[in-house]
Amino acid sequence: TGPHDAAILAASAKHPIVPQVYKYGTAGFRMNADLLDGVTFRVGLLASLRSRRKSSAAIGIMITASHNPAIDNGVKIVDPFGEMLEQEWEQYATALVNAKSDEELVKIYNQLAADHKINLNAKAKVIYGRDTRPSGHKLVAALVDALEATNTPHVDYKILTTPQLHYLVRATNTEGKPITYGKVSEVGYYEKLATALVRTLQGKKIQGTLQVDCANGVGGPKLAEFLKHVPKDKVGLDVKIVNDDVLRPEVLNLDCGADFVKTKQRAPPNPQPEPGLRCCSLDGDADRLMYYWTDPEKGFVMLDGDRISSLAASFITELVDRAGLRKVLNIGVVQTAYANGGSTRFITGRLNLPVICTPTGVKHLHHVAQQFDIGIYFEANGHGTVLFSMDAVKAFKEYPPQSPAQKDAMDILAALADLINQTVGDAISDMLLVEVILAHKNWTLRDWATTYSDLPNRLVRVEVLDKDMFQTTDAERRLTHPEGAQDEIDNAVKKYGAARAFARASGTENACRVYAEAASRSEVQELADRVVRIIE
Ligand code: 16G
Ligand code: ZN
Repeated sequence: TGPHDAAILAASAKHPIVPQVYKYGTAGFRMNADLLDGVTFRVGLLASLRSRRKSSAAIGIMITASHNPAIDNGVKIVDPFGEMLEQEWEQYATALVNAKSDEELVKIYNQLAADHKINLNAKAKVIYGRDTRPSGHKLVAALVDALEATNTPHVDYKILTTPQLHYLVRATNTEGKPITYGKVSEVGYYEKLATALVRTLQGKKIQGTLQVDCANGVGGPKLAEFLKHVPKDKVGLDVKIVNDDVLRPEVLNLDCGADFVKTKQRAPPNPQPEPGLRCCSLDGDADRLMYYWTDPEKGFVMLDGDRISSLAASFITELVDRAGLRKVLNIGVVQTAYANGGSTRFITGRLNLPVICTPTGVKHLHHVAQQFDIGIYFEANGHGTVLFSMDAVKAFKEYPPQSPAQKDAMDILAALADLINQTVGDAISDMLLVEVILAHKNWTLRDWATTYSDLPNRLVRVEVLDKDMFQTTDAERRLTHPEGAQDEIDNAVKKYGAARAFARASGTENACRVYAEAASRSEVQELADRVVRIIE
């Protein structure tokens, strides 16, 4: 027994769980919002335990279902440094949420406290935010009941982008420390980005108009708010916000947003694409970013996460070279199996940087990127960021420059470390990064797109009876089960030039995904079809 038993029992009775098997997945718990009341309550219990386990540091909870339809919602936990919940703890979330009764729930809660030597009377803190989904309200109420029952002080940041919540967690936990992350407020986030934007540009101006499709989600109002903090006369940044209707929940992510653009490989139909206009799309919680334009000759051209990654990698390497720090700092790029082979070849061959491949899911990429002084990671779907180690930031500020050019490069690098959200991929911050690089290089999207060519590729979603049958190794690039399947895939791949293919179980849907790449469109089509037939 423990100090919160009675309170948890009473509160839990108000937030029953709908019986089924739940799993804390790549993006926490995500499903139809009607199933989430009890789930969110139980996640609240875990967050309080996590805070007490982490010496009373603030833990974050984000309520969002990102690019999913409006009827879905989700809940995930953010660790003290603004990163995703430590993997080992995912199973505890799963255990609490699957508890069969309120009594069993209390038992597991107390058991976790005992196993991890958590003092349930210690101080704790949880902060949380939600996207614009109407169901968010009710889920926050469930969360608050859990925090009250466990005597956990909490702060409601109301509507936020996912990366803003990550920022606030890190800012909260570094407040008053020798190295702070920023002011502990939403305005603090805007001020930090706006100041860094001016510094990175060093007097250059962002040219032309940028049209930003906000998926009718939280990114719309937040980007508008951010722009109020930007000295337009100094930096340019003429932004036209579209698809920012957050009053009609049913239009969230509907025929717009970064996921639409990436999966449909076309521009959102509304507003009608304007030839030549520089465009980008955010997703429903503003942590993914896609750039594109409609070319009068070639039609739709997309610049996805791989492109952002290679652009950032090339710019940052140039700066590090100019700053004379290449020998001092190690730079690396992290991708997943979905990264286009063209980008991997460009990064390793032309930029001479190491590329590491990890399984899908930001937590995997983030973790590996931390091994470098400058770790650049992006998923092809547009989620990613650049991580700078303490040594790197120190070098930018303290390494004695030998020339004014060297000093400029170091100043830009130092400013980039502030412009780029170090906690998680952030569409608004990444968008500013891209705009800054294009301004420095005086590039259009077409210039950017011609740095290398993508291999023709196809991504297919395959309905299967039991997706868990499909087990992978080698960063999801090879199947270990079902037996023999990988050999068949290998045989199919051998028939084509410069080809590659893999199949993996989705972490967010009950389906398998097949990805294929080959030298030509017709070949990749054939190869993908063959692999789909193997999987079916
Ligand atoms: C989640 C992941 C995303 C990943 C996607 C893959 C986070 C924050 N999000 O949305 O990174 O690309 O799942 O989905 O980690 P899949 O497993 O269904 O292909
Ligand atoms: Zn998202």
